Amino acid sequence: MRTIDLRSDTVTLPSSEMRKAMADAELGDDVFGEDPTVNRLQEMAASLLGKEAALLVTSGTQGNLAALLTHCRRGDEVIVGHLSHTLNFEVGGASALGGLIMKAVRNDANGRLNPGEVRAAMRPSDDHFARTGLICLENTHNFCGGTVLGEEDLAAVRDLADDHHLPVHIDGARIFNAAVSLNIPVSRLVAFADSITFCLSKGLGCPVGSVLCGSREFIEEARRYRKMLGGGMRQAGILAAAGLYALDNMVERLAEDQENARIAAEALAEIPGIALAPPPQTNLVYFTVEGWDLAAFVRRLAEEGILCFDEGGRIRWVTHFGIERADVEEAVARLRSVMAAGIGLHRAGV
Ligand code: TLP
Repeated sequence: MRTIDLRSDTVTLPSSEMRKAMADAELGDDVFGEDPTVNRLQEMAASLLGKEAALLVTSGTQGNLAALLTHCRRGDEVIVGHLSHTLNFEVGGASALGGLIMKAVRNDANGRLNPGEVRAAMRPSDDHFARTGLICLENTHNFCGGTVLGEEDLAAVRDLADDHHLPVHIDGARIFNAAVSLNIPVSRLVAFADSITFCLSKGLGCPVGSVLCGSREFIEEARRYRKMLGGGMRQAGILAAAGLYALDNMVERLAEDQENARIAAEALAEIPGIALAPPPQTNLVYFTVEGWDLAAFVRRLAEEGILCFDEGGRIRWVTHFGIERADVEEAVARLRSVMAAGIGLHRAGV
């Protein structure tokens, strides 16, 4: 039985063409700024995203943390969505290592922040208060369902930030999914932010790596924080070559993942007891399963060769490179038979 791994787009393996590009990469010591392949990736990422400069980092977590440390001083407050990855899934690094205070503002169902609530979260200048140092957004928004922030959503926060002279950072782990979904150049979405992290190691299919983009001055400073965080990587051109290959060859195909997510969602929605939570906008499909203990349900699916996670009272299926339409249809068929056979066996609380 073929295992269908829908846990995350982080499980993607590099294609043979990507591996070849990695094997052939011209290398140097990137801590000395001498790896030509890293330099090429950084230039390409910066120009694609419409920023002055870029920095290859080990992970999305490291990119976001380096960004927060660069924008803020110890003791500053960072305004961040209450369901954001940075707040909830990045080990509290900004507070533990940076002395930053994470100030949560409600994400709406689409992952947006309400400008009025962001405004209310900002601190007036007063000796009693921490300084507000940064506003963070997430696009696509993972926990809200892979939802897309469009230009209007981003512009509203940008205007507010400008009024209060605050920088904006986007956790754009899946920003290319947002751009493909909206069918606009990624640079248009990034134009509203001072800095952005995007991941090479998710839907773009690279084995390792993320890229932080911003102004030249910002990236120079972030480079110091990357070193402090242990992210100076020497002959990192091996990884950058995968990134260059991905930016050339793996962006447009994200539309296939999004189409497969839509196909999965439509089929799942027809199964009694399943409700989409919410309908997918990109490559993440979240759904609830009525009457089941979700941990038991995930275990039963794993026995049937379907790997996925339960997250926040929902199941998440992620489509990605290596998952074809037939896999998605097969996954739905196996789920359907688990539900049909298991009625009453694994009910919640039984
Ligand atoms: N997300 C992973 C898990 O950590 C949940 C996943 O499987 O979705 N921002 C966002 C929006 C993310 O979804 C992730 C990873 C990150 C940042 C962190 O990236 P990495 O894993 O490279 O540190």
